[in-house]
Amino acid sequence: MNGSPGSTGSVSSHDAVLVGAGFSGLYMMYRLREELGLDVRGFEAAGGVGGTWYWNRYPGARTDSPYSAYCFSWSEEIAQEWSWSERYPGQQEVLRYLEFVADRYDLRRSFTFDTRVTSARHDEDTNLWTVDTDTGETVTATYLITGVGLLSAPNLPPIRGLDTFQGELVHTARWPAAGVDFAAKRVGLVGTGSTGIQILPSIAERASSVSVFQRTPNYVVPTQNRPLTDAEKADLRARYQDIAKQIRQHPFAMPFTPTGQNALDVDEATRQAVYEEGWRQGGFHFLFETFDDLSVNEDANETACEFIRGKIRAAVRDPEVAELLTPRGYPYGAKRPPAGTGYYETFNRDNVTLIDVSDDAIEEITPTGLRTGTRRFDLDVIIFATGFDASTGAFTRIDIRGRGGRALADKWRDGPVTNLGFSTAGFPNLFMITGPLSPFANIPTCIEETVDWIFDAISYLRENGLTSFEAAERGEQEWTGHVTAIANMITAGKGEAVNTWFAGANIEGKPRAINVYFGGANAYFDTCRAVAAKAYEGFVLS
Ligand code: NA7
Repeated sequence: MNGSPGSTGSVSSHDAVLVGAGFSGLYMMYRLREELGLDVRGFEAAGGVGGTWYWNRYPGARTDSPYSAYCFSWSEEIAQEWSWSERYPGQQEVLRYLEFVADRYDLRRSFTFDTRVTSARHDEDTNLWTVDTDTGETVTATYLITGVGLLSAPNLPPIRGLDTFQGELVHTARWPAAGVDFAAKRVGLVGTGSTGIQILPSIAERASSVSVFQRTPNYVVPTQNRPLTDAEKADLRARYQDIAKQIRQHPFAMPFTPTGQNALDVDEATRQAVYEEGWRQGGFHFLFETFDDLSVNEDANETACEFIRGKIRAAVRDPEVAELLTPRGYPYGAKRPPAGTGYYETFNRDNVTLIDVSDDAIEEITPTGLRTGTRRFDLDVIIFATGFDASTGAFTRIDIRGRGGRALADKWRDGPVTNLGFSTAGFPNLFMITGPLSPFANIPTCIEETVDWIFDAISYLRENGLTSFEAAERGEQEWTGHVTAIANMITAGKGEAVNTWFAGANIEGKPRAINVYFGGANAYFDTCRAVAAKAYEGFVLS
């Protein structure tokens, strides 16, 4: 699949190096190569395109964004030739979609697969990036562009004895392509975030037993996934551009319209009826198409929490298990809101046991299972659904060095600092697609918008005979300060106490600092356009 020669020891020179062949890398490659005619060298650690959807092959993996939002809108051909089958496309279907896009525009030939970028350093004299890979190849390029994903660096908690386990131990984001055989196996599932919630029902159907190790209960809304009708498919083909416009006006880049009503402004009966309808619609409808104050008013938010708690009590037969599954003491949305299919009901099965490790942590993985502070469990398979070193993790795992040899990891040691997520001062011509401090919102839309912005910026440089682009220190300080101030005002910023990756709080030793922007994707897109229109105010071009 390697389109470009990757001979060890050679140093080839390119206009741009592009890291990653997921949604970001594919679209960026298309634009720079086809529209600007640049020589772009792509590197991808995986064996094929797909990014997140290449790696996260665990059973039950699917989008939480609806099909009409979880796709590209830049190509008439793609919109007309592709058809989704379900309301929330599953991993295999999203991977097929990205393979289809890659084939449709012959993008694979510009990527070298099975090759991880290990380091990149900027040389001020030549104004070039030198990029090293784990296959021993070194290349140089004017622009270094990252499409490395917000949630791509897996987090395996540093529990003692991980390498002593004699059964199968697997992280959901490194799921083996051949699958995992659960038949007649005793399975331990660590983690009850979006991933644990998606995977549990399918394991429970196949394994002899599943022990679910829960540290923090989550607010889980049903996806209400179902096959799409022919009319829905035809409607997307006909209206994809209008839908894309609508999505860009929504704070979370979703195909929804704010309802204009607040939870605290209506009576109890109306509130319950609205929540019932949100529940019936499922997924993000519950958060975004019920009441507009859930994200900004904790009292309003608590009414939604109480509704979900009632649903848990109704779904789970054993009251003690229901109580353990019930989240308390933090707002809905302070952790990334998950969606599930039959999640709570799965705890009614005889072969599923919930183990509360909130006060009795997993202390050791043993050759035959695991041990908490007080109990031992014999297991054949241990699944870590323990999430990601989000946002900055994919950057700091590469040794990126900017002006004066300064390491990016060092610059971000107290948390990421960027202007609009695109660029950080001291790292000229490093462009980040949906980089740290860009919005938390429907990702394909954010990717399209940020790829277009980077494309325009590079075009601008070339049209104006400019050779260098980076965030101004003042620009990045203002943006980083604004992102932090917004996070402190809303419920999603109240998650540090519950280990949310939004704040870097899920990783031991990681600086507690906000990673994503919550001021609205729509507002962010407007700001990006305004900055570009003002000749990239807040950035230094030379
Ligand atoms: P998340 O949302 O970060 O969830 C990770 C889960 O793993 C969460 O329940 C954690 O508990 C749990 N965890 C982490 N470390 C441990 C240890 N040491 N012991 C027990 N439990 C642990 O990751 P996901 O993969 O589910 O979702 C990531 C994103 O992917 C999601 O936001 C979507 O955007 C898609 P905790 O809650 O920290 O107590």
